[in-house]
Amino acid sequence: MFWNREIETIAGDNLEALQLSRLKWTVRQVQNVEFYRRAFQKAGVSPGDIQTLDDLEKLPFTTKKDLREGYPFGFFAVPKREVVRIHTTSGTTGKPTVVGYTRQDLDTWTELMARNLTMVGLTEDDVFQNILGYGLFTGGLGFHYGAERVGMTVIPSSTGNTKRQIEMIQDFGVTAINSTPGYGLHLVEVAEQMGASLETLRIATFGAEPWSESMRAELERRLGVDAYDSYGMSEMYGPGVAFECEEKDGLHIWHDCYLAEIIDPATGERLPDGETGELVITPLVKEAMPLIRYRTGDITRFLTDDCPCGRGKRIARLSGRADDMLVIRGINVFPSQIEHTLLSLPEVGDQYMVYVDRINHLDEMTIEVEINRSYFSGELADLQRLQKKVSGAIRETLNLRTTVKFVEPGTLPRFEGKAKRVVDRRGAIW
Ligand code: DLL
Repeated sequence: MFWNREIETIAGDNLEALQLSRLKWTVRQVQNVEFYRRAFQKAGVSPGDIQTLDDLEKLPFTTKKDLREGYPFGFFAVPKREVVRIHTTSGTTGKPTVVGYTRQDLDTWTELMARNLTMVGLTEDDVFQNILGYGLFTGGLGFHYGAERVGMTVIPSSTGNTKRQIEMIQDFGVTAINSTPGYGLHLVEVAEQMGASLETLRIATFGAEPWSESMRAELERRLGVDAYDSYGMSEMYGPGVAFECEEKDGLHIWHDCYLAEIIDPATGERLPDGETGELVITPLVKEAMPLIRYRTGDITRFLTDDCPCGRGKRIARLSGRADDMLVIRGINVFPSQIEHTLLSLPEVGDQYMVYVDRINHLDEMTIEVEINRSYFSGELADLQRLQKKVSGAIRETLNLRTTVKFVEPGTLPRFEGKAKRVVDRRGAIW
């Protein structure tokens, strides 16, 4: 099933011509941004040097750090009066990354989401429960507008209150759900405990965090659905950068709107198709915040065979990060943020450890910190107050619930070489 067959299956010279003209447009558009004027100058390139798609390699990369330094509107390439929406990323030290959208950008995003949802077999006959956060996170609104454009009956249930989510599925005859994969498993577990049947469901889309083929098998079996992987990031539009088709074998990256490259994260060299490295994306039609060669930090590879569905290039399931970013319940967390917050609290000693586990299919973060005796009376009530204070501070920075455990000074590991203070124990899903 196609939403826009002509553009979804465009190939060969026609595709290249379209991509090249859009790349040339983007390269001109970024000249409205001081960062790019300087970066182009430093790299010794000007927009006129881009004459073929291969010339992309002459252009400088953009990193998360660059975007952060541009806070708040440093990367906007249009006057603010043309920006009709703002989202921000979670999980950056200090200030988040701000993403702006023109009216046309929102329309493009909606079109891409409509393609994605149609591609997995959803139609206007479906009732779509969107169990992702509505707000600054792009997951809620991104799916919402796409599903509405397809003509589905959309339930903007957002996150939380699992029992109510299950009741809605039953009462409204929901046929499709969208959430993080971890929440999908939690949902089915609660439904099983309630003895609630979810038999109206037929399709589920999952994304915003890593998951595995074995998790897909479990979700499909227990929810009774076909489950599809959905990938994206706030720095582009949000969800919908790449999405699986009904083949469930790799995610199609929308070739008319993005140029994708895989690079060696250590050297920045482009890798041949099929080799695993860091995904770099250049959006081709973004007006408010065009980016050049954005380093996503996500590790994947191009699949080299053609997909029977007839659409273009696919990437493999995302298999990790090139940097130390953790994705916890869909929220991006950098260890440096945790450290920054802990070290700003005098009650906490210098040593800490962070453990990430998957408990009942949901990510849980536990922070162990050494107590600073001069701030602690030895009373249990005092310990509870301190725990609350630390978890409150972490929640404020990361928007994430954590368990804080205080331990005796001198008991946490000391590291001689590079400290490894974050232990991700969720490996079992792979
Ligand atoms: O997570 C956008 C999104 C919302 C995608 C809903 C899919 C569904 P950010 O919060 O900016 O945006 O986080 C982007 O999350 O760079 C990946 O590291 C990770 N990620 C997103 N989707 C997947 C996926 C949204 N399907 C970051 N598999 C990305 C693995 C994913 N990791």
